[in-house]
Amino acid sequence: VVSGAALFEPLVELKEHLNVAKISESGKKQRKNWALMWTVLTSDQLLLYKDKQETSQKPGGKTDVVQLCGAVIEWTKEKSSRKNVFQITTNTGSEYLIQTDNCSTANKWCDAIRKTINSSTKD
Ligand code: I3S
Repeated sequence: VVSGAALFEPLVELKEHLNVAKISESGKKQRKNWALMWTVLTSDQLLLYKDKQETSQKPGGKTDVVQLCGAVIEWTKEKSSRKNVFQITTNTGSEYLIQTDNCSTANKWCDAIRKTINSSTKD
């Protein structure tokens, strides 16, 4: 028997602490401010939480939701002096930089997000 609540749980592909800086909101440039976020990749969204505890279902727990349908992802060396930085641009013109010092972790996330963008965009 599958409980009703379970049916609405998003499918989580990956979750980890990553450095995130939102640099634009709806096309408007924002001051870069890196923060360590608990980052959760679902089948069509990237959920950014200030801390791990906020993954619980309590209302208002989500800090930011990045819609991946129609988004663009690319590695960038120009937007930060940090290593392993990739950028996600949403179809509403918000831009996020995501970074981690571990190269294979960064590759794993970039590949997984790219796959999610491709699959959620063709639906
Ligand atoms: O692109 P920027 O402006 O060089 O990014 C740096 C700033 O966000 C800086 O904060 P202040 O604007 O308060 O100085 C951060 O501390 C730096 O980490 C940013 O550069 P990196 O290269 O780390 O993304």
